[in-house]
Amino acid sequence: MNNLSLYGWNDSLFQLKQTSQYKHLFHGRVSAVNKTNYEVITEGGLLLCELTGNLLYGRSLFELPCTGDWIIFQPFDDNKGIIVDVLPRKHTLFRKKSGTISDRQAIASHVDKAFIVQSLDANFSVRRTERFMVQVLEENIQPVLILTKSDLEFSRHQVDESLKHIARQIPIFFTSILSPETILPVRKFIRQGESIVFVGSSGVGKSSLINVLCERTVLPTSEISKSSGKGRHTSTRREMVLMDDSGILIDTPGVREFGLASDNPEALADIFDISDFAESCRFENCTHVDEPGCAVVEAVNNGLLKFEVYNSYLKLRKESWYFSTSEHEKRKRDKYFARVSDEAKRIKKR
Ligand SMILES: Nc1nc2c(ncn2[C@@H]2O[C@H](COP(=O)(O)OP(=O)(O)O)[C@@H](O)[C@H]2O)c(=O)[nH]1
Ligand SMILES: [Mg+2]
Ligand SMILES: [Zn+2]
Repeated sequence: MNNLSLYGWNDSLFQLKQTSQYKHLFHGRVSAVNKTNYEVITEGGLLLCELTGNLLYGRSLFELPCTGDWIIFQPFDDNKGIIVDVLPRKHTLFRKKSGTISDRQAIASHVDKAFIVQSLDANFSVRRTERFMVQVLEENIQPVLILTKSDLEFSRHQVDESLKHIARQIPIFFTSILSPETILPVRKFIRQGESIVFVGSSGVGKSSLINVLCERTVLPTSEISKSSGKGRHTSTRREMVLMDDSGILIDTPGVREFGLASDNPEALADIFDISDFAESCRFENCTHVDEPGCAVVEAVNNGLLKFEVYNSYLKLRKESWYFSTSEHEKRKRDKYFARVSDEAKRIKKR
């Protein structure tokens, strides 16, 4: 028997369930997504579930259940079920589906914090942190930077220096699975009932960190390959685990790079900490590229704003603009086609 409140079930989710036509059926939380079915944690235990045809064919791909989703199901047999509805999502981490212009892919839903995990070797990249941050903040999820393998050699000064411009919006932890005192602050930072998604490249130590946080081996980790010194791929699917009297941890398979699925290019100035400069620009709608009296460009010229940071800001803003415009175009187009087909039906009826 599972107590679903340990998995984050609460009053506001209960209220959401009441809006479903299936509110009289059971609910559960998706703990892993497999190729042809879903693992769902329910009061009665773990079920393997499939989708009804209505859900499968009536929705966009990104609306299909992802790890963390709360769903309503109809049980059958001993340990199987059919998912009949997905509760409205909140705080969902998306990425741009690779190979598309503006298709979203849901990675995890109903998450409170996103641990952006990087190891303090060649994997450490401020640019990648910024990219994850933009995506995470898009859905009001709290970003947290976890720098792992702090037992390796690295320059703390250089790392701190390179993160200065985002340090105001993101808590940063240095961890090593070899020293418990570096894990304790992270453990304390996780509140009971809170859902946390771990993102980052394969081999940076996500699963190892989850294991030490849980104080037992709940996930497999990769052995360091003797020839390359690198960890091998292990996680092939997302997994949800519980920390005793604490949070719900969601591991994801390694995601190295992340196409932005961001609809809010305007929010970027805050993330990059350049809003203070932007306030003194001559034009209110300044794009901070080539306008006269642009205080952001001036800050770059004066060395108050690092060129790499400015450059990264422009790049992500462009990507976000591109994604959101294409998405709006797509919606407009869908509406247009719906209208055309309604019109066609009317003509046929006459
Ligand atoms: N030196 C060191 N190695 C670590 C640390 N955390 C994880 N590793 C190693 O990094 C490799 C990859 O770890 P894993 O947890 O599987 O990474 P994941 O792919 O992000 O889940 C494994 O060989 C771990 O033993 C750490 O804090 N210090
Ligand atoms: Mg892993
Ligand atoms: Zn400007």
